[in-house]
Amino acid sequence: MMTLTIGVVGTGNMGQEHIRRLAGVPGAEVVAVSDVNAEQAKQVAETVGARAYSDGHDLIGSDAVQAVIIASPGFTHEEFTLACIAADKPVLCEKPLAPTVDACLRVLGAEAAESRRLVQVGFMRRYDDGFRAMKETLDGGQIGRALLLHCRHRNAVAPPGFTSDMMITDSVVHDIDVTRWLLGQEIVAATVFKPRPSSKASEGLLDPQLVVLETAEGVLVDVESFVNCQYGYDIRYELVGEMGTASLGELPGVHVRQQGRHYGPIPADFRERFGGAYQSELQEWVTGVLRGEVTGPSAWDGYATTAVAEGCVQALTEGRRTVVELADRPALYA
Ligand code: ISE
Repeated sequence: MMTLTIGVVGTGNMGQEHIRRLAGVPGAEVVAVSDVNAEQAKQVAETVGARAYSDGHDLIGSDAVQAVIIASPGFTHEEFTLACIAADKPVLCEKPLAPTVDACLRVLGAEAAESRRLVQVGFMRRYDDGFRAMKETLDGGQIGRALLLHCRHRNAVAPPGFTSDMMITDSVVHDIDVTRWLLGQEIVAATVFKPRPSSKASEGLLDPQLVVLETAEGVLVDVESFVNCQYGYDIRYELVGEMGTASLGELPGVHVRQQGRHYGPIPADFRERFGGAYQSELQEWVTGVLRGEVTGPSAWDGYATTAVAEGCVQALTEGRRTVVELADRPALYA
């Protein structure tokens, strides 16, 4: 089997998890890791016999590295993705592609100039069996045209320093991407409603939030983002069509009825809930790159999601409906 030599930029939690998962991906070999925390990079490198760098640009420039995974903080994604494009190396960039629309447009421009796809963005829900089955159901016509999509995106406890804006830019971005992918439509407007905050939320954190998205063909999507729900990591979707519904997440895992009680598991966090999706995402990315193809979520998807997220943050801040207007879609992403 052919081998793809991979460099991983960022050896924090996500980087380490990707490295662990790549050990189970046939054809993948991690040959280099980088982090500004040089000691951490060295320790992680030793676990897989890879070379350690303190600068991601040196890793990207290494002839030993054929493809790159970016798992460093979001504000570094633009520079490292641009460096991969300049080096003509396929890159899987963790979400977001970049935190701002302007930065995303710079990446789009660089990739479009190459006239071939090199960039994939880490929207792993598209690789989840449940979400894929929901899309197959809709595309198969069993429930007719979509009318409404109800999304529940709940985390047990928010990490320290989590802000009201991050509830959108770090969490709801996944629901934005799923909406675009599932419905095959762009999002054209956003409104954010703010119920009274939970007493479990940190001071000043507007948690929960209810985000209402409008699609180009008139579907309404409501996303409840609740990052301090206390009881677990709970992702539930109900797609409402003209002739039926499709839902996921209501009863994850095995449920037990015993002695007058009914109980079942709730995942602790997104790593547990989407472990299989991350594995499939990596496997399909490696297989595709070895075939000379990058077929997952594109830089356009990354740009459009960041643009919608910016619109949601504006709606949150200004307390009113915000129209989202996208740039013209380059032919590369048709
Ligand atoms: C986290 O960063 C993720 O990407 C998870 O998928 C999401 O569910 C969570 O809310 C984010 O904080």
